[in-house]
Amino acid sequence: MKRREFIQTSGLITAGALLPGTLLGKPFKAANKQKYPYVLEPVMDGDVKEFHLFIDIHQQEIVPGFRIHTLAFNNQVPGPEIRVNKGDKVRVIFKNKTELNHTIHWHGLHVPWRMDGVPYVTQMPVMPGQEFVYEFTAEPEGTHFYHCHWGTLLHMQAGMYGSFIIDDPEDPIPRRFPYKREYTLLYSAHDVNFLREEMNSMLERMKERMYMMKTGRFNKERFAVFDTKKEFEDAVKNGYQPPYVVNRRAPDDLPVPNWFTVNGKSYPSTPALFITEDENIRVRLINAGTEEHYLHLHGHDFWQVADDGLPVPQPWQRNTLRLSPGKTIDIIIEGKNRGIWTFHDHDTRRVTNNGLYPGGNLLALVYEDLPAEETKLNMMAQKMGLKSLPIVALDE
Ligand SMILES: [Cu+2]
Repeated sequence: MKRREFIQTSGLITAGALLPGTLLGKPFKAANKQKYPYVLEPVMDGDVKEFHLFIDIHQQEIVPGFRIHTLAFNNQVPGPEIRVNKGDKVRVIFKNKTELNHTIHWHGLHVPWRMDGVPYVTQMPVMPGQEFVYEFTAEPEGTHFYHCHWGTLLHMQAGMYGSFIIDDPEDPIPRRFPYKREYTLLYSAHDVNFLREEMNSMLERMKERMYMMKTGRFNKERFAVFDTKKEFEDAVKNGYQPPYVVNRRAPDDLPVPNWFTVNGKSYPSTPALFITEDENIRVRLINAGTEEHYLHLHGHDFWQVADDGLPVPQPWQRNTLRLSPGKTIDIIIEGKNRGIWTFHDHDTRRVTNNGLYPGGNLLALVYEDLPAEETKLNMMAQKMGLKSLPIVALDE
């Protein structure tokens, strides 16, 4: 985001009340575009589409006034969108700029097993400063994503995920529901205290590991790395205690998320879905987090058209869907009921920021052709000094 746009956006949000007139204004729309992952441009190498991804530590502002440290692909959460056609040859050159290990797993893609990104199963982790080249053919079609598969519980909620869309000329969805605009929404959930503690202790540990490797004193037991299952079992017989037995580093309890994001932002910074009357929009929903989300749209029944990337044989209508961790679902929203509507998790624990409602993954479906007179308020509100409906009100 350019500095000027940033100033405009943050000014609007911290004003406390975003008026529908503002919500429909040009600066808000321009800022809203920045809340969707940008599509990474490939470099052509013969018939191969080559992409460059790096991972580094990055500060993310989830809502105005609250920033966390993240692990971010190309300095953004979510990472950039990779978008190719079915059957394309793809090469991703992945550079690790952090002091931690990582890999990339291509969730939902049928890649050769050596490209699957599972450390110690299909490849060695990509260690600090290293590069790894992933090569595969893009299939099957639809909405997928990529994420780190090292220390997944930590690294994914720290920001290591991005959308991977495979277009198919045979896609039946635009034929049945012609659309011009589409949106990608990546959901995640974050225990920010866990994130902070784990990232700090991992950085310390990685420094130690690097030092011991450099000085030839790397200790397999200390770092829980064994060449064979037998070597591991023998170590246990000789008194070695695996990390899950001794509470060596990790906290006793599993993380309990207290922040819920869509495209790396919580309400009131969540992206809006723009629509006009009689328009269809396609929304690609990706759950890159650890929680189940029960997404409910007000005032409409949407069509569920794809499940895990694959078009469903018989699209059906509903107004609430369950988006489990790892799942992708595509929906078509038909512009049939002009207004401003919310689309949010109906597990209302997840429409909070640090326990306070409203927050989390609450977002708005906004009709661009909503007449200004429909946003006018009653006498009481006018006495309170409000000219029209407030869109942001952070009162409990
Ligand atoms: Cu990682």
